Amino acid sequence: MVTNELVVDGARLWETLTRSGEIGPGRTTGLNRPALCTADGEMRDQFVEWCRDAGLAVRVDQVGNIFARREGTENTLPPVALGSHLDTQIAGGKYDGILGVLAGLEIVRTLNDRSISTRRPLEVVCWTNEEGARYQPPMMGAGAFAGIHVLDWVLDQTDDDGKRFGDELKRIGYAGDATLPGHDLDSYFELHIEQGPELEAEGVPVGIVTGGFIAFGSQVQFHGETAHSGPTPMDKRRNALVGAAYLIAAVNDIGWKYHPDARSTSSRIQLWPNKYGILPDWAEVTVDIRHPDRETARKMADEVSGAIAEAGRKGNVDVEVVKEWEFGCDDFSTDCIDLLRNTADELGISYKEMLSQAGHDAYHVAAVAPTAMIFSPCRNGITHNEDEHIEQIDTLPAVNLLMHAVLKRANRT
Ligand code: HGY
Ligand code: MN
Ligand code: MN
Repeated sequence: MVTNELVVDGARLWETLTRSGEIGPGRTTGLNRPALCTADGEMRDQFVEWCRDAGLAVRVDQVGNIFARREGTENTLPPVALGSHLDTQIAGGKYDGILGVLAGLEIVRTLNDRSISTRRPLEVVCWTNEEGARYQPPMMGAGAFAGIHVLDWVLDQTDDDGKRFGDELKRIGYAGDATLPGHDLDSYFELHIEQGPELEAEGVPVGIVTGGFIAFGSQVQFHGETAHSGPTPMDKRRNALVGAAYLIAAVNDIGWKYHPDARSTSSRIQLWPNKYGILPDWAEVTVDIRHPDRETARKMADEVSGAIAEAGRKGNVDVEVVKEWEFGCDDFSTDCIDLLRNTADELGISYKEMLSQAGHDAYHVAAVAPTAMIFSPCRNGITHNEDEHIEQIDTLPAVNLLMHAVLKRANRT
């Protein structure tokens, strides 16, 4: 029975979020907790301790995804999962991903307090490396769970210091043994801050996510020749940074060409030797393009391919695409979306249907289980920024909606 009588303990959820906000502090008010760093390990330990205190059985898979299981009355049925990620950008906020995982824990704590059992088991999930800040591509753990990434390929990815994913996973103690691709899920629900201004601006407490922008990402390398930045004549230069610069500008122009719905940027460059007086012979640039329409996103990606070749020519350097990925979602479950709509109506919670412009673990999970997402408001839409902020009063409606939707899904005949 869906009733506003059954609500989570907002103060306890905020205590949990506050504790998380102390693990891996950023430069100012946010967090610096990229995947598999020591702080990520500490946060995982804290989360696992909380889960065990709540009577959950904790299992970790081969890429470090954590599944904290609350038994139901019919445990042969696949679990209803709810969660998100605990890793952050290095100038990240305290709520992106984290709210979804800790709201899942709070829901379990509330059901425990009320001695409410469910037919199907529940699993609170923390996916590994959603952000892709240290190891690209993003949503790596959920991707491995869904069979999109092969285990050995994930374990062999290295960060800027050459540290292997698999070694770092072992170092923080989360190289689990639950095999991949992952186990059956009845369904998966992800609560996430909107990472946009709409809900707050319109005073609507809940977003029901009907799909996600289609994104194409890549890492592009330019190979030139070191030389003296003085005597070397212009026609003899093979400056990798120049090739990269042509691409970065072209990627930006493509975004403007498909403005206002397109998103297109290069947010990262690496360079060697990156010193005064010597032309760099190596550069690596990331490309990130997105659009709500799959066809248009594909068209933008094709134009980026042309721009990559052109940048090599104009920079007089060799160019190669060393890694490519894509994500986006047009297959969230209509059953689960309807469940969210009906439950919100029963609770008298107003909502807005919307697309997600950021990527989420739910995109990959949707490939293997009926999946849906809920958004909650964040201040001025600020995110991937240490000033990211949410208010308890604006957030609890989404958490309570998540709880009641998960209860109905877990108890359905
Ligand atoms: O790329 C994304 O949108 C997500 O933040 N990883
Ligand atoms: Mn996120
Ligand atoms: Mn993020």
